[in-house]
Amino acid sequence: MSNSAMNSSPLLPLSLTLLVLCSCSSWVSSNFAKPHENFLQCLSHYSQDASSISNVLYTPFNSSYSDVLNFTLRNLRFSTPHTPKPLLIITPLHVSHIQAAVLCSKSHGLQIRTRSGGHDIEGLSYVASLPFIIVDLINLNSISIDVESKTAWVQSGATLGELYYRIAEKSRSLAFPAGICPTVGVGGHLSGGGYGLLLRKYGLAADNVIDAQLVDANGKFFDRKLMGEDLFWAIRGGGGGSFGIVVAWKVNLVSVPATVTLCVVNKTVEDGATKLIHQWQYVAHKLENNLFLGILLEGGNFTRQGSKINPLALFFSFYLGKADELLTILNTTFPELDLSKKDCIETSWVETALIMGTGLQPGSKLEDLLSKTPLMTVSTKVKSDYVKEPIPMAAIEGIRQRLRSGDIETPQIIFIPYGGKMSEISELETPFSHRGEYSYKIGYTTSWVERGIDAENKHLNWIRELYSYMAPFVSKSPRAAYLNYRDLDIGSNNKYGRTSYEQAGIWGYKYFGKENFDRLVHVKTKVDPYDFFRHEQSIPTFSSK
Ligand SMILES: Cc1cc2nc3c(=O)[nH]c(=O)nc-3n(C[C@H](O)[C@H](O)[C@H](O)COP(=O)(O)OP(=O)(O)OC[C@H]3O[C@@H](n4cnc5c(N)ncnc54)[C@H](O)[C@@H]3O)c2cc1C
Ligand SMILES: *[C@@H]1O[C@H](CO)[C@@H](O)[C@H](O)[C@H]1NC(C)=O
Ligand SMILES: *[C@@H]1O[C@H](CO)[C@@H](O)[C@H](O)[C@H]1NC(C)=O
Ligand SMILES: *[C@@H]1O[C@H](CO)[C@@H](O)[C@H](O)[C@H]1NC(C)=O
Ligand SMILES: *[C@@H]1O[C@H](CO)[C@@H](O)[C@H](O)[C@H]1NC(C)=O
Ligand SMILES: CC(=O)N[C@H]1CO[C@H](CO)[C@@H](O)[C@@H]1O
Repeated sequence: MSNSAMNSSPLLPLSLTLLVLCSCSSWVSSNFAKPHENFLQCLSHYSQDASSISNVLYTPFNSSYSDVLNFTLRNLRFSTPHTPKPLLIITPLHVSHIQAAVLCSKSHGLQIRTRSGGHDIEGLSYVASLPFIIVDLINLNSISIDVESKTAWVQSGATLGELYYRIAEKSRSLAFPAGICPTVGVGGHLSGGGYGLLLRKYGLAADNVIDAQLVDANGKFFDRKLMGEDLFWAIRGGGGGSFGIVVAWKVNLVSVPATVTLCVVNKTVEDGATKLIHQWQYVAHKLENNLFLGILLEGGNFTRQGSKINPLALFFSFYLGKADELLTILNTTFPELDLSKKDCIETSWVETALIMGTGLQPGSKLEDLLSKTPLMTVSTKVKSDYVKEPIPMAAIEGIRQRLRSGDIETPQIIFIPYGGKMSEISELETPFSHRGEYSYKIGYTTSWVERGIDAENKHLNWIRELYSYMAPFVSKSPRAAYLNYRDLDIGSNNKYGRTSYEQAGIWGYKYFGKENFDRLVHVKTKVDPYDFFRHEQSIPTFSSK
């Protein structure tokens, strides 16, 4: 398809829309204590090269501290004058720096927060209520692609965009099935599952991990063979920050055709959007694996080209093949959608990553995938649900009414179809248990630029009310949730990161199911019995209190 088609394409609204999902932030202020000299000496002592470690240590007294702290801080809610700040940020250059950080934090009674891409929705990679340091993996971002064996080693500090770019540099017929937003970090994303447009064909990012390197709570360095299959199982979906610091991942790359198709069609209520959404529920999870058809609903105060959108449903489709084939399939399976060729572009897989992630701005180029710079500064709250049985028309109408709430900025609801490969993988294969029993996932997001507690409360109240409204229509006992859409409302450890097994089960079952949660607790008890790696939703040990 031609460039002119791209320029006038209906994809532009989609790009702009998804940018909101990819927006980031920067603002912090400081008031701290000085980290003990002994601690800094300890770091030099355990580091292989005492001279180089001082170049990657940032205390509040270093002028670049704020910039380093802010650089991958992605939720303004956790960047206020009252937000606790780290005593130290270390940006390791090699494994010994990580080992030193673990050993010295342990001996000095400090907590560690590990940060890769900084997109944790609840800020758990850069905020803690006890004295803490940040191990920021931003410098550990090397990627090596092996086209022959269709595998790659990627360090945790790389972003998804960097990974996609490096794959495309070597081959246009290989890809990796991970998330849509290119600034998301590999470290947190693979730790919690990780989905994108390829999930119906190839499953989650975590499903495609075949080896990993990790530093544990004793500062020991392991690969898959040395860590054993229990721990290797736990780190592929059991969530970051519980078992150690994953330095790098070996992943399988997947095959994609040279030409893929991306289509977007927007529908308003007048176009019969409510009925189409209802029908979609019977169709999307049964489509062939090569085809992904999702929905993005938007409303609130969102305006586009000066006119208010109230609310709008964007049906976006990704197909591993040519547009004509896609249209033929949807023409028989979902003719009511009335998708036509003008709604579609044929392009390469990596271009779709660029379009979905960074927008099809004039002059946008593949190198934009390498950018870590946020385009927007926002506060965000996200929640998730999983659906087994289609929700009734009345519920879709209820969602529509809530999306109309005039003074809520950029509320968005995304429907992600399951089925395909997701149903072929056992619930016990990885800690991520949401597989064949669900036909789709719902993600609820609201992002706002207005600062202050009133704005925050208004947006939190909105999303919480919507979540409680949805309760009768979605999965129950447990009400399943997606770990990477981290939500502390569904339960958390206490502020010391401690909890009982029973308490943690409340949210643990939602993320992992009971059987997987129990296994995670078992692994945790074995590999980190003193619960060194802990946070508000870390996996507890059997004896944690
Ligand atoms: C704008 C935006 C878009 C998103 N889009 C998608 C999407 O398309 N698909 C999807 O599945 N999810 C998506 N997410 C969710 C995203 O996958 C998670 O937030 C993910 O955990 C982020 O990883 P990170 O490395 O950027 O985050 P971080 O904040 O760095 O880390 C997240 C968690 O993992 C821990 N952690 C980080 N690195 C390591 C490590 N190396 N070893 C051990 N623990 C570690 C952290 O301590 C923290 O608890 C999106 C989130 C945002 C904010
Ligand atoms: C974070 O960066 C912003 C500017 O981008 C700055 O105003 C703020 O002071 C920084 N944070 C800290 C801790 O100084
Ligand atoms: C931060 O300051 C300390 C003490 O002055 C210094 O040793 C260290 O090198 C500084 N860090 C960086 C990254 O410049
Ligand atoms: C869809 O099906 C209708 C009726 O069978 C046919 O007229 C139309 O040409 C088809 N469109 C596409 C794009 O295949
Ligand atoms: C919503 O939009 C109206 C104008 O359409 C504006 O006056 C109001 O300030 C906006 N509210 C928010 C929260 O942005
Ligand atoms: C708000 C918006 O993006 N509306 C667009 C929906 O799609 C039609 C064409 O399919 C455009 O004309 C609208 O501008």
